[in-house]
Amino acid sequence: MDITLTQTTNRQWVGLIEEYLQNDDPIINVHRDDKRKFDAIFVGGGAGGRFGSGYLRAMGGRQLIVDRWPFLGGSCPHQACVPHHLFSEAARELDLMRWFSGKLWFPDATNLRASILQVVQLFKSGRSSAHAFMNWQSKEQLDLEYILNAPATVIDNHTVEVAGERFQTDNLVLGTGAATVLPAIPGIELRGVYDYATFIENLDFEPQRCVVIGGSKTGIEYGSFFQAAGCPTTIVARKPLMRTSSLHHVDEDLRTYVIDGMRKRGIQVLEGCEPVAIQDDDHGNVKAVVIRDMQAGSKQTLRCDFVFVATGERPRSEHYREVLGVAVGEKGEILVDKHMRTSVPNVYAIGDLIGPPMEMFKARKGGVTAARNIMGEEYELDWTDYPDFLHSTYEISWVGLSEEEARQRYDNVVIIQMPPKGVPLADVPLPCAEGTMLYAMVYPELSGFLKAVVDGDSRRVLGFHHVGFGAKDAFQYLDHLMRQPGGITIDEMGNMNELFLNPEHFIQLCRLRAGSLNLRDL
Ligand code: FAD
Ligand code: COM
Repeated sequence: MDITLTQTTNRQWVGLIEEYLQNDDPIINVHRDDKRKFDAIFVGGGAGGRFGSGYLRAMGGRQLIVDRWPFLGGSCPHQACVPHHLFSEAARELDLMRWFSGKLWFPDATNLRASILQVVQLFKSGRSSAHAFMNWQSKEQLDLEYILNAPATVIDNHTVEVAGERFQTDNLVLGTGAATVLPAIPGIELRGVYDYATFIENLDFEPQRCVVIGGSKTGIEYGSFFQAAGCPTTIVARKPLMRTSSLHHVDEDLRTYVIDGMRKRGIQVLEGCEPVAIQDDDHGNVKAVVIRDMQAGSKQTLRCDFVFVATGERPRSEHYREVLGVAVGEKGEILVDKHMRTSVPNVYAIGDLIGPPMEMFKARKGGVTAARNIMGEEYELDWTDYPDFLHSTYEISWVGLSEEEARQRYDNVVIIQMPPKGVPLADVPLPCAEGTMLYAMVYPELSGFLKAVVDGDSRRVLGFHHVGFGAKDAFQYLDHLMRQPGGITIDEMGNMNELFLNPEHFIQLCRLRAGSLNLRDL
């Protein structure tokens, strides 16, 4: 179908996307009357491809996006970030109901069971409206050209074939993302084993007992949701949770608060263990996972009907290695410089395809970086440091150095912490604000945790760490402030205007110490 000359509304897009998810016909939006060559073809219209295209177009260039799905936006709105946030919100609500069971206006939740299948179906029934908006905005507002519902085949560094037609371009931007590599263990093919994508697409029963394999962000987030829904969950991880190589700057006190909190809610966390087999119930369904303690060597059988694999994703780079000969790293990630240039002239790569961190900011800014360089600007992206977050039943955010990292690098580290060091969590209903007020009144130990790490000599804040709700957005701006020349000092923090009760409390706590010439812990 060629939609180039039609104006399709958001509502019409919803119908079209649902129809085209069931067929292989391409959706074409190409300005045939424009005789200019493409400055870039973006292979993959996920976060990276869409933002790169938007920027290139805004700079006056001509682009084309090709995506195998009938919508733009990629895995984020289809199977990844958006459902993750829905599940995490459900987890938070359910957790609250459990703690407050029979108290105040809360009904008795002793036998509370939320249907995981129903929440997945809820997401699937709603996701097309987000997809529709991406298509609509990209065409009607950003003036982007695209071909959807058609896989791209790269012929060479200037040619892409799609839906039987070849398109020429000055540059290629590869952004086809990453996919789970399932661990090679017996039974991995059984019914009842899912990763984040197949969980959305294929779940067709109500899980009763879950084993999560892998301690990634996704493992913690989805495991917390399953447990909160009433499906007893075990997380099996080789490394301690939140100590995986893909997470940096995790503060040990924050980690302890989060993982202890997960255990308190009934999740069984088995660290230092690996799965060795998934057992069959003789009908092709999962019956149990056999795990091995990596130190002791002992084995344990965990009964379950549902296995969620959260061991992380690998870049989808095979096609480009074969056809273009792009250089890749150990895990298949396409190697790029700070301009997002690969080893092959005129070929750029972005997003999850270039490896970790597999986060939206890097995908989108990578696309923009490629676009700017293609359009003649010298522009570099440094993605080595960034604010980060994940969910348990809490929202957990951090930026900058952990306390341990700071102590390795600075002589005079000062800690501002709530509850303060050495004070039992249950004695202090702080921090508290949005989302934790009820906890503060009834279960003070559940109302969250925060820490600011300060260099006592320069007075610069080196790190911020927070567990609670409602503070995540602040970390985007704290990151920016910390990157200013000279960073941000405790004095400047104390001079800000808080919107009290503020979930992160950082401003007022800094202010309480800012008068001291010699800073001390708080
Ligand atoms: P993708 O969005 O995966 O896009 C790749 C596109 O390429 C897809 O649209 C695909 O259809 C297309 N494609 C593939 N092959 C072809 C082909 N041959 N021809 C044409 N098109 C093709 N990040 C965050 O910042 N915040 C979060 O909360 C968050 N939550 C997450 C939760 C989960 C469960 C997971 C797995 C990831 C999460 N992420 C999150 C990471 C985030 O989703 C990714 O970093 C981001 O989507 C990567 O964007 P991308 O453009 O590189 O790839
Ligand atoms: C967001 C998708 S869910 S995109 O980054 O706006 O394309």
